[in-house]
Amino acid sequence: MYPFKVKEKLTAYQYLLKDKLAGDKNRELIALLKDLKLAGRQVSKELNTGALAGSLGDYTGSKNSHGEKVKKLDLIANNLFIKSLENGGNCAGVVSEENDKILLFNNENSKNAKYLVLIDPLDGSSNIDVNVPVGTIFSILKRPRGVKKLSTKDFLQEGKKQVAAGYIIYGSSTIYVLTVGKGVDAFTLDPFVNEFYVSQTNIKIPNKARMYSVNQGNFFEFPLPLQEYIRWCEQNDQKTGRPYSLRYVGSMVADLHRSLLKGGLFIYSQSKNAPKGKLRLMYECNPMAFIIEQAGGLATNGKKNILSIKPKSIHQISPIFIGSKEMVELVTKYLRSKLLN
Ligand code: AHM
Repeated sequence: MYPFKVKEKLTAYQYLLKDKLAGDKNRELIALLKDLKLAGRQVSKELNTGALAGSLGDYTGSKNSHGEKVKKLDLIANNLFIKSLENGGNCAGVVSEENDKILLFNNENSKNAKYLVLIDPLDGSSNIDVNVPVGTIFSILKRPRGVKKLSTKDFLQEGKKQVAAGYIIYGSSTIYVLTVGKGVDAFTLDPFVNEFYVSQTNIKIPNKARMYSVNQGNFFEFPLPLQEYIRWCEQNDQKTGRPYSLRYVGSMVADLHRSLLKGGLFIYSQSKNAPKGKLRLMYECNPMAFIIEQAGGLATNGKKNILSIKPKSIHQISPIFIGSKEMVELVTKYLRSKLLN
């Protein structure tokens, strides 16, 4: 039995036009979402044929803006998204994990476009070579009013200013999950006709759950209050259904997709080895926080809400605790009570 309630067989485009983004003023945003979807479809194809097309493995000698090894598919995905955004003419500029600086488009349409895109073209890419789900994460911001010549500071907007955010998970099927600030919807790629169709509308994350997701190998590197919280998750207690189950794929998109549908807590904390965490605020934490909050969940950095952090740089990193509301509230309580003192 198909687990999702499919209302009608609508394409993502038809659904947005008819429902979430009805009205003429949204045409440009719908078109921009279509540009992202087009590139996502191509990336999905590249991933499916990875080994045969020779696109697996490292891109020799190259490192990204965080000094991490770049995979060939990181670059392929980056090029596909940037090309699609540039050709579409609905986006004025891009911040990508794979580029140190902002990219501004100069063609006639893009120059005056209303939107900015921040993107991790291929998240979890260390998992590509072993056929584990990876994903694209994106955030859409409005170009600040009256700004003709864009610069880096125009991209440094708080997460709560996002007009849309989404991810595309390339897993056993390719699913495009999107919020435009009116709940969360999912569209599944039908590979036979190469089109995304509505597969789930108004997704709600369970308020509490029995699953947590963390790189347990870093346990002794974590702040003590987090170690205490994890010990609490592991303890036996019938009333709260503990011990909880630990699930960690190592692709944020995969771990959060599961948490969105089944409930759970995803943790990427600060640690002795990574004092500020690892995940990127503007194109990983912010879009995921927007999606999860729109589904009824919560996201903090252990002290404050992710969406209210004022970014200082485009590639800024942040700790993140995200998922089912009650679980995030509890872990944040542990952290706040001790970390702030
Ligand atoms: P990547 O895109 O270089 O693989 O890094 C991002 C990923 C996230 O998807 C995932 O949650 C995290 O890094 C895993 O990091 P770690 O291996 O330290 O647990």
